[in-house]
Amino acid sequence: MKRVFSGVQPTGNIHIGNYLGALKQFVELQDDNECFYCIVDEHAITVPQDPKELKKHILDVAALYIAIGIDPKKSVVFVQSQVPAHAELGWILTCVSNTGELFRMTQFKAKSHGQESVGTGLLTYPALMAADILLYDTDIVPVGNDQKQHIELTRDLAIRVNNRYGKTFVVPDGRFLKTGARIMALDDPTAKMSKSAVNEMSRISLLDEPSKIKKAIMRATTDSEGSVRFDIENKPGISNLLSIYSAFSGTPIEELERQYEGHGYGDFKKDLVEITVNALNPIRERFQEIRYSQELVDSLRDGAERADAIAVKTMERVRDRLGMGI
Ligand code: AQP
Repeated sequence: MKRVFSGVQPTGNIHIGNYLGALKQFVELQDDNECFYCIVDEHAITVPQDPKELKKHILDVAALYIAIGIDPKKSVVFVQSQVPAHAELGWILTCVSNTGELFRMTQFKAKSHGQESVGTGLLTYPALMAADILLYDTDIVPVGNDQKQHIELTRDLAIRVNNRYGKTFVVPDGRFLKTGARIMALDDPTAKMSKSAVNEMSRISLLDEPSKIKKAIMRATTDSEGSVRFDIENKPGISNLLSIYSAFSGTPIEELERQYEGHGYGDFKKDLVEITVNALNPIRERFQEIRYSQELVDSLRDGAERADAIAVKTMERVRDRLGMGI
């Protein structure tokens, strides 16, 4: 069995970009692998968070994990700050990394762009992400395309430690999907769909009501050509909608292009609304059943204990290799 690790930041409502790029893979992988799915609250605080909102979002993400089909008895579902080894290994890997490679990260550049000053954690975040992954001797990391650079850094840090101190870490691989790995904003198909974008119509959250889904899709930016064709360069809006349609329905994009030949964007968008609403309805219903249940809190406590048992062992090995402690 291979080890799988991934996480989601509790920074807002999970959207279909998070789902189609990463979370859908979490469910697919859990039957044949040993999976660790984390809610990374230590990453969330790299930008200021309202404490009440953060707590709410942690439980929202946990409930959504279960609502999409993650079984907390099969997979280990837990909150990052409940396992102290994440912060400890994060510090060690911060010391192993160079400032140059951290300043090069495109996510740091994007999030710090135009700001007079940003928190140091925003810069050192990739070292903490590497720690999350390496703590569990992870083989596979299912993530969206935007995380490619961070996975590369994780691999570099693991190899660096192994070369300097002897075999310490498993070197993991990212797992990226062909369709859905980068879902773009509905109002601006040149920017990625994001939880923290100001415009609500830029995204579809997994908990959105059908009326909001319909509004966001019908208003989505397209072009004036009127033909349903995949062409990222010249038709980024309709290409993005084709990716969403294909990822939800399982129908290949070429087949969708044939199906909608001679139809306008209106017909295509109406069908996409139906496909999306039908996919999200059961998730929203299941979420309501479990969000305020004791079962949810118990699952997270159990998950943290199971994760901690492994993380503590990894830390003993790491401290020993690096000559730390007595
Ligand atoms: N637009 C996207 N398309 C495909 N995959 C995506 N992911 C994020 N956005 C897209 C993947 O979702 C997983 C969880 O992401 P995250 O919560 O760690 O944060 P993020 O990448 O920073 O996502 P957001 O939604 O843009 O959050 P904010 O606005 O808070 O920064 C990851 O696997 C990611 O690749």
